[in-house]
Amino acid sequence: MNNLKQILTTKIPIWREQLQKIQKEYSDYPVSTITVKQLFKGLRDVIAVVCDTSYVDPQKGLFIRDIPVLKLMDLSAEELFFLLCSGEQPDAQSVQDLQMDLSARREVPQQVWDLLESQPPDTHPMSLLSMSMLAMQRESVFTKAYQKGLSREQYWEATFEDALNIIARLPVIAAYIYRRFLRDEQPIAPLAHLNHTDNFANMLGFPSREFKEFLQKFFVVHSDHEGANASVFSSRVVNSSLSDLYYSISASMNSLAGPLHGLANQESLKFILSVIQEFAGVPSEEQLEKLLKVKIQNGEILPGFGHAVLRAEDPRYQALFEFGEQLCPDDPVFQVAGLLKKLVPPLLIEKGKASNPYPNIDGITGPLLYHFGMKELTFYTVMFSTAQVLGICAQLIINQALMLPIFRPRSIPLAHLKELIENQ
Ligand code: NMX
Ligand code: MLT
Repeated sequence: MNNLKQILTTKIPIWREQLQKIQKEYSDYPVSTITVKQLFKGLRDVIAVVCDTSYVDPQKGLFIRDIPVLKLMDLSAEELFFLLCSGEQPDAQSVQDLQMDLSARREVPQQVWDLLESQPPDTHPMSLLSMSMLAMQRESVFTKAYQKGLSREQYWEATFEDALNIIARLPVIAAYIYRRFLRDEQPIAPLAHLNHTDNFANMLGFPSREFKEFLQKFFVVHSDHEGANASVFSSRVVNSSLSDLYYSISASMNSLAGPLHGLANQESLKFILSVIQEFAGVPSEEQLEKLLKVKIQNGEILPGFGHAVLRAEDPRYQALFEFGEQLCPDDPVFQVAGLLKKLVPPLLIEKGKASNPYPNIDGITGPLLYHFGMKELTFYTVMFSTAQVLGICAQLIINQALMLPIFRPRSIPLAHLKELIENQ
């Protein structure tokens, strides 16, 4: 048993007891109300789930286990997953154990390669990634154990096994998709002595020290962002019916693939490249402002700006923007990103619609990936998903440990809503 599992085994009974106590003492205590506006606005600000792995403060941004993300920027993926799951920072031995455990689980079943090879070459990489999850579902430790008869107290342990298998294999699959489908190159096998993100960098074919440093930070910023963003919430709903992690994480990918969510990194860079093409280089502030005004006037979405929770500039954006200032200040793509960061917020404020006019994380990852030579934009959301799976797995292990029930809120016909309002 690795040390993370041992710690969870000790902590889970305490978490269960805390939950039972709160439920017993405060079961009728209201934590959120919902207005008609919120009902039609994606349940914005309604507290819908409890999530201990991370919290997003609208002004200060992401906290992972109560620690501001900017203080965690140097954590490895192994350290991060340990922290997300347990709330504790691991010692060196625990990190090594986890790295070795993941290394031993990297072998991807043949049916995944067969399925991928049978897809048309223009299939979106996010579809390929999601299909790969479903192709592995038949191997779910949770589902096999459940079919044999598993007590509720043991759900988390089987979920933990699925989580480690998925976390270990996902970079191998993602790198295969990248090299085979987008570069028409031979896949690169994982190496047992490398850590999670260094291995991923190698398998992608980007072994430089700078890229490895970037990827490690990329994993930190994308690892977790509360329990109710669209993709994570999707996975929680699917998992609540005891569909295993393969089904649940496929669901998260299907949600992340939308342009208002994770696909915004692809769309944001597409926009930057179109600007460079239109002006045959980096435009002047006046030129770009004029273009932006037209777009905003036309009601077009500016990808890489805005957020459903944040009301200030995302610290994750700031961290990677500063990284870019050191890495590639003269890169035209990075320069346009910098111009957008300066010009868009006042224009969105002037328009008066967006609740958050500031750049979000998806407005900066694309320019950096592009600078490193990853020019295949459709792959960017796969990068996001491969990092985000750390937080999703941690959340779903905890949810199963807490033995949470199936999601089943209510819906209401419009006429009933009208009646409800009129009778108040
Ligand atoms: N460009 C243009 N208009 C915008 C933008 C933007 N970037 N952001 C918000 N608005 C508009 C929005 O479309 C809405 O218009 P309408 O009233 O006509 O429907 C209005 O402003 C109010 O929306 P908000 O309350 O500010 O945003 P909401 O919470 O509904 O949605 C996002 C949040 C992130 C979906 C939204 O800001 C957006 O579409 N941004 C661009 C896409 C993007 O970058 N997504 C990535 C988010 C981060 N991620 O990693 O997932
Ligand atoms: C995320 O990292 O998932 C995004 O910022 C979206 C969100 O939190 O709503």
